[in-house]
Order: sequence, then C-alpha cells, then structure tokens
Amino acid sequence: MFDAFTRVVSQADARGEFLSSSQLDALSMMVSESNKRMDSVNRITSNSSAIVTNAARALFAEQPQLIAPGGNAYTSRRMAACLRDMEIILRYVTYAIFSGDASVLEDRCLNGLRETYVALGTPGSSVALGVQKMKEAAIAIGNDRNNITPGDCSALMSEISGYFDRAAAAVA
Ligand code: PEB
Repeated sequence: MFDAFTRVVSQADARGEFLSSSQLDALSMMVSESNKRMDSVNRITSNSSAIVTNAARALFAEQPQLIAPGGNAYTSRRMAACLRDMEIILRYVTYAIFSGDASVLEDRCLNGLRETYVALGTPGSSVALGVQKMKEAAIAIGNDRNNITPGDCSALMSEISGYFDRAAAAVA
C-alpha cells in the first residue's frame, strides 16, 4: 500500500536516485493544499450513509428488476449485501483520496472484485452504475461552497472522480 509520498520514494529508490526537484515541488504542493483534501474526506465520510442510500435508491429506480422477485438485490439479505458493498467501495475511495494514491483501493477492494461478482451472479455493470451515482453525490458535496474558504478545487475533484471511475471500471 502506497501513499503519494511512499510511491515517489519507492520509485526513486528503485533507481537509486535522490528525489527530483519536480517530485519535491509536487509533494510540497500537495502538502500546502492538504486542507482541501482533508475537508473532502471529512465531508464524504460524514455523509457516507446518505451517499450510499441515495445512490442505491437511484440505481433501483433506474433498474427496478434488481429489487423485483428474483432480482440481485431482492430479499433483505441481498439488499443488505448490496448496500454494504457500496459502503465498502466508498470507504476505500475515501482512503485513496486521503492518501493521494489509488493503491489501497486497488489492492484491498478492487483486486478480484469483478471475478467475485461473476461468481456470485451479481451484475457488475449495475454495481458500476451505483458507483457512478456515489461519485456524482460525492463531487457535489465536495464542491459545496458553503461553510468553507473559497478556493479552486478542480484538480482535487478530478482526482476524486478518477478513484470512483477506477472502481466502476474494475467491475463494469
Ligand atoms: C464483495 N459482495 C458479496 C460477496 C462479496 C462481495 C465477497 C459475497 C459474500 C457476502 O454475501 O457477503 N466484499 C464485497 C466487497 C469487498 C468484500 C466490495 C471488498 C473488500 O470483501 N446486488 C445488486 C446490486 C449490487 C449487489 C447491483 C450495488 O443487485 C451486491 C449492489 N453483493 C451484492 C449482493 C450480494 C453481494 C455479495 C446482492 C449477495 C449475493 C448473493 O448472495 O446472492
């Protein structure tokens, strides 16, 4: 598991090189902008239940066959498993945002997830749609201008979108 710092160190070490000035600049920029990152993680984390439930509700509105008898989220056991899966994916996305690196998400959540869904007979494309819906909610919450020092968060928001996109692509 890497974060933005250990990844750079590991790459430099593999080449036996000192950190380059562009690497130092990039990391020092990340530190100086870190309040945005921590605030985003905090906002997504504090609103995680709403993000998950609203995304699931929107997913089931678009794909009602999932909750119809015989559907993949039919019965409260499967519904619970579905909501839990979405929560797990969102949680790993917040870890990736926090560390500025996707490796924790890739290694501990997405690795083998497609195969798991194939084995379960759970439609990965529906999970991917649920993830996209969580992304929209998370970005809207992150970009909310209320109660925050105004600033440019576009780079961070596209980084955050990227983690959700990776999660969706891994199971689609
Ligand atoms: C992945 N999901 C399920 C299982 C596993 C995961 C391992 C099988 C074991 C169980 O039921 O608990 N677990 C989950 C995950 C990690 C992990 C992400 C990462 C570390 O350890 N059903 C739908 C929707 C979708 C869904 C499309 C969006 O209709 C999910 C939610 N996942 C779903 C369902 C099951 C499941 C299991 C319904 C139960 C399947 C079944 O038993 O029939």
